[in-house]
Amino acid sequence: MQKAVEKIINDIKKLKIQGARNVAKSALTALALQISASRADGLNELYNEILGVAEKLANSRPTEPMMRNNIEDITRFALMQIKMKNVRTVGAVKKLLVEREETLLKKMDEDIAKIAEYGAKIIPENAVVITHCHSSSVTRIFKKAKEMGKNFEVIACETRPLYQGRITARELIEAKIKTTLIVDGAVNVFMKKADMCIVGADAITSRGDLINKVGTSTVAHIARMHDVSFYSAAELFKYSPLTAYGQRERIEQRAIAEIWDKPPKSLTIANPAFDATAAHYITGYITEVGIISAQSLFAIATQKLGIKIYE
Ligand code: RUB
Repeated sequence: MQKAVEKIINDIKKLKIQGARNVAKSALTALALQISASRADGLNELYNEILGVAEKLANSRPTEPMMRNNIEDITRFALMQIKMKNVRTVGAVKKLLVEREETLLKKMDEDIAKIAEYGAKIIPENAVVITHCHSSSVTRIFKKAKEMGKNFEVIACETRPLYQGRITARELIEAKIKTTLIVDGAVNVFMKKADMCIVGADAITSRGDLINKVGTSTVAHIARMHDVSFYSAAELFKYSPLTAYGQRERIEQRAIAEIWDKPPKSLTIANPAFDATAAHYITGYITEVGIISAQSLFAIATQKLGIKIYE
């Protein structure tokens, strides 16, 4: 494996690259790097090399369907080219695959711009908006709303144990958006004066449930208690097709040292990275095709991903 590819995999594991979109983008970049540098002298060898790297990337963070869907697109595309014998040389297939990677990255940029637009429009004037963790989709929405001249403020939960809320807070104040950082436990106090919540998404299941940074479901429950609307900003590529077959989205369990580096020996520490928010807590998903209900996401996402159900 290429050194640069190994580095990307390690950076994803260590969260130096974080957030579903950034992870998916980096995984595509890694695949393209490996493909460009491949010394395979036959098409089967090239395909196996791609599959090997694809598997390592997909396992670098288990709860990331957006990465998996993108990787799968490339591997399926590779198989199609090779098996249909459209192109016969390794060089020609490599070129097509790198072009495919560029197309997917470009599409991601186009989709996020649409999400930003749809999301920004629903932020009411003078709103107080709560967010959790760091989602590049959510910060894009806030920046777009600012650009539209809207007056609003953001309450960002700090997001223990790795404090991604600080990344959000820094990014927003740099964009001159009024922001208050709070400890996760203070979310109920601030929900009382909130108008809406917008969080990101790592995975969306066939039932429309949202898997996002641990603590998201707490925010959603508290939002419901106060009758505050709760949105998730997500590209349709965050839908997890595995859940259509009854498989549960695997929740990544992270190192206990993230919580306490030298804990007492007999203490059990659990550190799930994500949690699930049931569909009925979600007012809507802000996607590239507009704001859609959690219940209709399955139909729309499967259409977009071109998923066929086989018997
Ligand atoms: C990040 C997180 C984000 C989603 C969406 O968790 O839960 O809300 O990934 O982000 P972590 P984006 O820091 O563990 O990766 O909108 O950028 O895809």
